[in-house]
Amino acid sequence: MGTDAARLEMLSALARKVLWLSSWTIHHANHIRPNTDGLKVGGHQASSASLANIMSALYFSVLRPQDRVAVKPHASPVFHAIQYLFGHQTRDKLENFRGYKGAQSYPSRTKDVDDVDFSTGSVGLGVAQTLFSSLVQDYVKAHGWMKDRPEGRMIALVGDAEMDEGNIFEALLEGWKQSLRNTWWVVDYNRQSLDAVVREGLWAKFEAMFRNFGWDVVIVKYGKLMQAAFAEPGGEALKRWIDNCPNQMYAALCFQGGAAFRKHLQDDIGDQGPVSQLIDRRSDDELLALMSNLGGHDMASMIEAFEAIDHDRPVCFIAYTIKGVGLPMQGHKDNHAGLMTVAQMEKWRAAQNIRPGHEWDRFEGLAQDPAKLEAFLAAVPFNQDGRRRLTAPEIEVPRELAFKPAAQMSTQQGFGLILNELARGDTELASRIVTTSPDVTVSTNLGAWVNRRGLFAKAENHDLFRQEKIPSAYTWEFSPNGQHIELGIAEMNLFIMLSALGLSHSINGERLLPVGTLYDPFIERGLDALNYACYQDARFMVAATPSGITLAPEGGAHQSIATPLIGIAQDGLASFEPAFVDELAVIMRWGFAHMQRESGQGEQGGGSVYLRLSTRSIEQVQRPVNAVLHHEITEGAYWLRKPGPNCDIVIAYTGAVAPEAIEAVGFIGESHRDVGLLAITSADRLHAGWTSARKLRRDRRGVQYLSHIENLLAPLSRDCGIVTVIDGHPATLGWLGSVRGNRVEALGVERFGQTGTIDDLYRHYGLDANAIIDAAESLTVGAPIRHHRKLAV
Ligand SMILES: Cc1ncc(C[n+]2csc(CCOP(=O)(O)OP(=O)(O)O)c2C)c(N)n1
Ligand SMILES: [Mg+2]
Repeated sequence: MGTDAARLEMLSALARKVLWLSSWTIHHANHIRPNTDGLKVGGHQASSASLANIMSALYFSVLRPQDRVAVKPHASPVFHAIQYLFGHQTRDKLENFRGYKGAQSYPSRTKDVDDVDFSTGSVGLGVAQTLFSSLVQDYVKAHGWMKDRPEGRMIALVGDAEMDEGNIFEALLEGWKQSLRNTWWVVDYNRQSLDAVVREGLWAKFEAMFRNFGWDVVIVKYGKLMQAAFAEPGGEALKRWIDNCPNQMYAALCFQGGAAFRKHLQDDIGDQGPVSQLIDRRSDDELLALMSNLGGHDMASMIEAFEAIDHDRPVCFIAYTIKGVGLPMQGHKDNHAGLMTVAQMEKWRAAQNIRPGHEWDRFEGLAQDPAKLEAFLAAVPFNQDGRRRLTAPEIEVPRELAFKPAAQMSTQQGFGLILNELARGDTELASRIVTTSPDVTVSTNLGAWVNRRGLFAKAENHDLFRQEKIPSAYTWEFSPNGQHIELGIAEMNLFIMLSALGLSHSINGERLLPVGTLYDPFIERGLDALNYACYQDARFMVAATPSGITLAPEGGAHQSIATPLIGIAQDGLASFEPAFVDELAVIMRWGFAHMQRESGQGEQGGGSVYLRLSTRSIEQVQRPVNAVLHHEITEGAYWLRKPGPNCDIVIAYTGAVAPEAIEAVGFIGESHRDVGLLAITSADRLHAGWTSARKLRRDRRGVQYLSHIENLLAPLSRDCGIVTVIDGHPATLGWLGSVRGNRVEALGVERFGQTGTIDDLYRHYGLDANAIIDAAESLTVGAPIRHHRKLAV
């Protein structure tokens, strides 16, 4: 693609239009749309202006349909404006920017209509998403699934202060380990963050760091006007002055304008000779235009920089920009939340020949022939393949997932056994599973799967220990066919990797079924990335194990308390905590189907799956899993012991505390014959089912529909007490009392852990059979229940 003058002129005109439309969108939301209460836009106008030119260069010229982009969150109006020019965004949604059902404040895959590739919002995550998406593309290609589709470049538009986010550095290191390709990060180097002007010389740190990780670095600092001025007599001195000018001063002068620049330049480098003449030849406006002509704001410079890349190595572009460029707030250190006044907007509108009432007209005020602009937009390479959301057919899930049974097992062990069986078989499901783990592959029981299916790497790499005949239970053979991606310890990387793998059907048109493992407490370490992955509707299964105080001797640093509540609260994630391995097999089967189901409203839609597992080996129940039980396990609960007609106490448990619950019921049963034992496999699904049933009944009066938990508890009288018990925060199950108005004693863990045996800790935290019996006693009348041994102190 040439950079001839006519083309550049067209692109520059479109970039100006993008700046106008994005600013007008923000202005409209603040000053024109009625009832903007609470919707005041902060942090958009100046940030957007900074990127308008760079994004125009990319979208109108450089990008190809296969390329994918993560847009800096606050440049969302720029993205929407570009899509509006393409005809993919409606005026209605722009007029309603940040309003109910309007264009989103931050680009959203799930909520916006204009083909957002990757959601952004929490800074740093979209950036890393592009890196992992590139690795996923490599995975798809290595497995022979790219067919004839060309490789896309994964591109992030990054704020310079966004680079402070640690997850970006974690991703960089991982990318280096995995021989990253096809990734461009374009840093909007406006030297401003939200609060402040950034440190001097930051670019040099960026440059050294990126080069250190094997990236190319392209610094786009001067626009063509500047370059031409530098070639004039005295230009060298001007260039030196620009290079030496502190960030704060440059920003302040950009805000103050041409006259201020003139004064400073004359005072600092005026020589009554060529330098002074260079400055004097320009009016104030021309001088400001020159000094604002940093590389990022110069169409020709950006196009040149992008088009010069003729390889697939990762590239970091550091493009110099001015925050708020072209707007009255440009360069001001407080401009992050800055808005233009009505008067300022009026002036700017008139200066651009935009007639009142024609602010939304796509080509209003541009000198170019509208037909030519239209033809130009229609021919933009990025747009040639139509809509960008791809789809992939569902992978069939067998009716049952098998495993080798044993009398005593933990759910973690069961997880390994189920995957081992899948690995042994040759189902399509197994071929589409990709496992990944942040250095806890073996300790989360993925070893057997990895032994059979191998590790993924673009190049073969044999297990040297094996070649040297050193005995080991694990074979670590890397190959392009491998199905396990071994990550470094960073949990943020795990979740962003799952996010990238879990969007493969939509990005690559090839479905992957990612399964990630980590220790349950470290979910909190990657929580924002987990939330991010769910927000953009990536589909994955995460097995978090070990969990809770069943990890007894490890102590408080490794025991999780809050994760069951995360499981309930996290949207897009169905959370399970089975006790027995036959339940886990049912849940995983359901999970692989759920991961492929279309997203939809409430309970019907698909999503991701969280399995909270344990290393505690417990006696397994021997039973056939019939269709009813199968259904109940996935709905979240079943009666392990049905309550009798005179039931006055129910024990409801989740997960690894099953033996204590069963034991307690045995003792309570001696004096209360009708006691019920409720096995809860998913507090999350039960709760979600209950709230959506209530909503349905409210919304459609007369509908009799009861949720699963309401049906299960229906036979209980109001006087029946419920003791809930979980190796996690008691609030996870405490709500059960509200379903039908039963009194509840909720047992669980609320304080940081101790080291000890499981028995010690269950006694200490009150999760043992005696504690359950005590709680039951407090809820019932009648004779005390016999305790099986004296409570230890
Ligand atoms: C994780 C996270 N923390 C804080 C914020 C709030 N925030 C939004 S933008 C921003 C600073 C952005 O500076 P920069 O990346 O340089 O972009 P610019 O404003 O210059 O466009 C902050 C702190 C956020 N969106 N995400
Ligand atoms: Mg910045």
